[in-house]
Amino acid sequence: MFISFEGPEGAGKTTLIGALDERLRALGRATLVTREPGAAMGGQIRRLLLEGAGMDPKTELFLFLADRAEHAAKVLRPALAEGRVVLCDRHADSTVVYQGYGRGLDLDQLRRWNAFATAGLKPDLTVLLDLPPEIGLARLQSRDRLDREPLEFHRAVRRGFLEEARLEPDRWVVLDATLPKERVLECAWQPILDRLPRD
Ligand code: T5A
Repeated sequence: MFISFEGPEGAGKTTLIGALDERLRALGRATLVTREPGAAMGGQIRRLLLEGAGMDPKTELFLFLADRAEHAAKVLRPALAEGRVVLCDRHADSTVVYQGYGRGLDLDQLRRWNAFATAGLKPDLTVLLDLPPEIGLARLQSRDRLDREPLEFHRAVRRGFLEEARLEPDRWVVLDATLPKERVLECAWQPILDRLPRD
């Protein structure tokens, strides 16, 4: 089962994934915790994207897609073939939202590029941690290149995620990420249990 976690900066994805991973392993499930960008190519593409200087939106897009293509082929597909529950911190929806709603690139073209990069792999479930960008950004200890975008960019990102969730309600679960961590965990757990394949 392939579960992705999406949301604006500082939404609590890493925190939630860690807690869900513990619960799943306690049930005896084999898991894989991974993320985009960065789980492929020794993290070199992640460094270019997040630590580098500004770049053309198309350069940024193709770096995210290159990272995703490698991740899907070398990490995600093998883990899914072994029957693992894959918990992925950001995936293709981040490209549609950040590079589409945020940077203004064409949404349909982004969806096609995503399908090309992943060879059609899509999450079974996507958990959206929704919160106002002001709250998420205030939680961060340090800011990378994308975190430093203007507030209007982050507001467009939040609207984008909510719109994408509205378009595909069977795949997305939207959670209020302003709730305390324990409450967010409880809200995420049931939809995952409901969809978990039987052993
Ligand atoms: N991007 C990514 C694109 O533009 N296109 C793409 O295709 C892809 C894949 C990645 C950046 O790249 C962009 C999106 C991003 O800008 P990243 O470093 O991976 O950057 O950053 P994020 O994924 O945004 O992760 P963050 O580290 O910013 O946030 P998380 O993981 O959502 O949050 P987390 O768990 O680290 O929590 C942050 C802080 O909040 C606290 C935690 O303890 C921590 O201190 N916290 C809470 N506090 C109060 N209440 C709660 N419920 C809390 N949950 C966590």
